[in-house]
Amino acid sequence: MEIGGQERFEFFKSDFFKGASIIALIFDLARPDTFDRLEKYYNEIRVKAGNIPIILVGNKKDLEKELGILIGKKKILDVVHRYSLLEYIETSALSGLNIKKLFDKMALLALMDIRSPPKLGQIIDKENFKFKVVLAGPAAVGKTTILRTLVDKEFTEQYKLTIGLDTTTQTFEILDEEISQEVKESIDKAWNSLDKLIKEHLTTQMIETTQTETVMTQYDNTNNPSGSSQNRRFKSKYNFLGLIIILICIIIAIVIILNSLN
Ligand SMILES: Nc1nc2c(ncn2[C@@H]2O[C@H](COP(=O)(O)OP(=O)(O)OP(=O)(O)O)[C@@H](O)[C@H]2O)c(=O)[nH]1
Ligand SMILES: [Mg+2]
Repeated sequence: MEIGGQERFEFFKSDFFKGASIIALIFDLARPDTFDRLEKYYNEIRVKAGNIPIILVGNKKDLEKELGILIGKKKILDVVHRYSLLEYIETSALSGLNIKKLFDKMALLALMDIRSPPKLGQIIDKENFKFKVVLAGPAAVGKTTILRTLVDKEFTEQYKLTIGLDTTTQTFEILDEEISQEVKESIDKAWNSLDKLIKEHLTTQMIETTQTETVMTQYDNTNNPSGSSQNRRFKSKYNFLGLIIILICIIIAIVIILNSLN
């Protein structure tokens, strides 16, 4: 998911970070003002999404060829340390540089951050996981274009600002050897806690059902002691009524037959 960076659409953003596993905070390497505005975005993320892992992305690397380096590496790495960001990566949606790598990294980092119990819907089965990833940052840094380059494998030069958000789903394969033993253990732990949670939920449901049945039985026996005999009386009353109806039908049939014989 990526969210529009236009600050005039601020009111849209309240729930965008809900359930997110990782955030890519993006700035434009060719526009230092977008880098200077990162603090505002960082603070907003911390308020709305707590201690969520963040990866810093400097996009439009291709423009450095003609414009030169406008934001020094030291300045960027200072921000990475100051905000305890997980990583810094430079991309170009135009050339495709590091786009796939960025999402592979995010998938792996999200997997490394899996908790016990996991977030709702995060674990599909022991080998398939679903993570919500958010691309955030100032306007026109390339959030939509990065997503389009990843999904459609094509670059769009035309700028169309995102109002609110844009979402897409992509599948990434992480090789077994890329996952450390430690991460495998935390996946197992998360899976087991989920298993336990499901079992607990089922047991609670079963107990609730049994209790409901018990209450009903008790209600019959205690609150209405004559209830069962009353039921029986009702039943025999209905049987008796049925018998009378059948008898009436037989009598009518005999009368009709006798009439037709005459
Ligand atoms: N040269 C170059 N241009 C890029 C790159 N990525 C995006 N652009 C251009 O930058 C402009 C803005 O890109 P968008 O992807 O629409 O920006 P955004 O971050 O989604 O902007 P908002 O939706 O307003 O928040 C477009 O004209 C893109 O073509 C890049 O890597 N290199
Ligand atoms: Mg956009």
